[in-house]
Amino acid sequence: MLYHLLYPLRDSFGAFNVFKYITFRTFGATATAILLCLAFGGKYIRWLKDKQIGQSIRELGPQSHLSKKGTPTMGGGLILSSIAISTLLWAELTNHYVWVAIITTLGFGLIGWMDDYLKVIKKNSKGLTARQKIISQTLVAVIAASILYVFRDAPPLLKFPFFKDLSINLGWFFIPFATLVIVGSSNAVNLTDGLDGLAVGPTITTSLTYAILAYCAGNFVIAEYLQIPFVSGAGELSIFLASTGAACLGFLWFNAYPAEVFMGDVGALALGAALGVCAVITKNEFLLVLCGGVFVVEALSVMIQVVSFKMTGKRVFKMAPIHHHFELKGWPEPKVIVRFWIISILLALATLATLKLR
Ligand code: 57M
Repeated sequence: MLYHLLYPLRDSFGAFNVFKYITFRTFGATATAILLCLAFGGKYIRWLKDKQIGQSIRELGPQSHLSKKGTPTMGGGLILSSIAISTLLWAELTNHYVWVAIITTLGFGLIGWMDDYLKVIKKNSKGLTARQKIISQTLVAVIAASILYVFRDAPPLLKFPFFKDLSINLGWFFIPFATLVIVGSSNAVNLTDGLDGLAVGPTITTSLTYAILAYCAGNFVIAEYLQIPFVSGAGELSIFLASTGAACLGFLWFNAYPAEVFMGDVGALALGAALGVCAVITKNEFLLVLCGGVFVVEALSVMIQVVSFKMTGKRVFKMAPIHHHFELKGWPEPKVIVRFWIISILLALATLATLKLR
């Protein structure tokens, strides 16, 4: 919005010329999102407490979690509001990628909100059924993928990291493929969100890494130099992605161990979808497996556990997702969290290193 209001006045106020630059607006969005979360976090948590929006804890899990009973949840509302406000304030709003990213994120947030609402407010412990969840997630993702397919500037190519000349034209198959990436990413982040700050840490590293990837993909000169796919207009997504990373950083202030608030499905499902849709737009779907490796391992641990238990009656992990395995092995919760953060920082650096390995 600021771009549309202030950039046209650059002839009268020369300083407004800076609104042309994505880098300047990205820093503005980062500061806005983090300040919004820090400024309103405390009030929002008090409001959740007043409304008695507290988490119930499963008796079956690690016993240390029982003391978390009643921790306010649905903190994702704060994250999503900060992302939406800062993106709308700083991004170029004629850019359809920005709208697809915002609408997908808020759409998944709405699904998560309904689940949380049923579980926490209506005290219906099951919330949405797995079937209802997956159908609604698929629906939102198909809409997003179809918009991207219809309004594409170039053939829907699937690109592979490390192989600059290798690409597959997906044609209409782009829609199911993009849907799979978005829904898969959403659920993987949701599975990771089981310890204080565990999901939010890798979300920060992944979204900030993708902010850089989006900037590079949207800049013809840099994309040519790095031999990565040029996606006209994708640079504006760095504003959305930096807002996402910054909002999560602000939220981490309150979600850090011992957490004053949990993000709830409203946050976890939305953040995963945000990363997925940005990976699709910037044509970096495979790199998400590397950059979001923590999410991938968490999701794989559940799959392995379920398949193994069904086929052999034996568990591979003490409990899945894998963070519970380490907890039950006796690692204190903060140790599991910080070690997973360290891994996600290393994966982010490895992802950026791939830019020169093509
Ligand atoms: C969400 N949600 C947390 C909070 C958060 C198929 C199966 C593996 C599914 C999985 C599952 O339900 N995962 C999805 C995990 C829950 O947190 C809430 O949920 C939101 C995210 N959706 O924002 O609102 C609990 O996680 C803890 N937590 C924190 N700090 C945070 O910042 O400590 C969350 C955020 C909170 C709190 O304790 O209550 C969750 O874990 O429920 N199911 C599981 O993860 C279960 N695993 C399991 O059953 N494994 C089996 C099979 C099925 C693979 C096995 O290994 O044999 C475990 N979950 C829990 N206890 N809590 C079982 C034991």
